[in-house]
Amino acid sequence: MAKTILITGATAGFGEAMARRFARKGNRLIICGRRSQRLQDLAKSLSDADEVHCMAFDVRERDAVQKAFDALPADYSPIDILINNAGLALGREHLGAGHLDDWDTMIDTNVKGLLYVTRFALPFLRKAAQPHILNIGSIAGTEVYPGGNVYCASKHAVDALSRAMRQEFLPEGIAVSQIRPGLAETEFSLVRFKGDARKAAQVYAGMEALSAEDVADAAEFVLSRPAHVCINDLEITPRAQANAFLIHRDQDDA
Ligand code: NDP
Ligand code: 8X3
Repeated sequence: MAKTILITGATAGFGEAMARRFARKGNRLIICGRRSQRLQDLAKSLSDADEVHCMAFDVRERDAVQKAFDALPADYSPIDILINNAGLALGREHLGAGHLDDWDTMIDTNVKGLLYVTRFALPFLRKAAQPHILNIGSIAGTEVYPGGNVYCASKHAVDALSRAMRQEFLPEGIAVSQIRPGLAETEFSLVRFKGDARKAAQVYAGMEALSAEDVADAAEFVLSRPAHVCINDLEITPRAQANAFLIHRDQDDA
């Protein structure tokens, strides 16, 4: 049966791939991101979806998040599935050389943004028969690596919040899952290196990274289990990656 699925960060990468995949299954989608034109273009291309509603807001702006939910058309309630995917890394500097604005942006987006969206989505999730929250964490949420410091801390917070949500929402029957991907080739590194395409390409040199489709595939698996089953935590890496810092690269291409 068609479900109503809200996806944050749907304008690129994993979020866009998940929107395309869940649209193909005939679901009703609420797609979110800051880049409004990208949302509109994506919505137009999701012809298989039952219906698509665009919500353009910055997850860091609490009032904007609340307004977007206040304006949600009645057809989109209840929300069966919330996918907290919006997020970013900025920089690879060690702490001593880190940019304080970057730290604020990562913490405000990855931690506080996820909290705001979850809090305002809850009343709509509570009306669903089998509500499910899927948080996109990272292997950086259980490991750290030099230069990862604040990004890793923000994803450790996503891990902690996923576990806290699973405990606290248990009596209400809200399932909570987390997917923790390793290296995946999306706009992520271009954002991290502030538009430096050469540095971004180096991240994936000499190895086959995950694609956004691979992560969407994992999300579909997690969200399509029988109702009594919850995949709590799913770590997915490329075959060439053992952990956050051990990556096997083909030396000819690296
Ligand atoms: P992309 O850069 O391709 O996509 C990020 C998405 O997040 C965009 O749609 C962007 O939309 C949205 N976003 C960023 N900041 C905000 C904001 N302040 N308000 C609203 N939306 C925002 O990256 P990925 O698809 O790779 O990343 C998705 C998630 O997966 C992130 O949480 C990331 O940390 C995580 N992740 C990524 C990995 C990777 O290697 N790629 C590995 C593990 C986890 P817009 O700019 O339009 O607002
Ligand atoms: C993104 C994966 O290894 O770049 O979350 O931190 S990593």
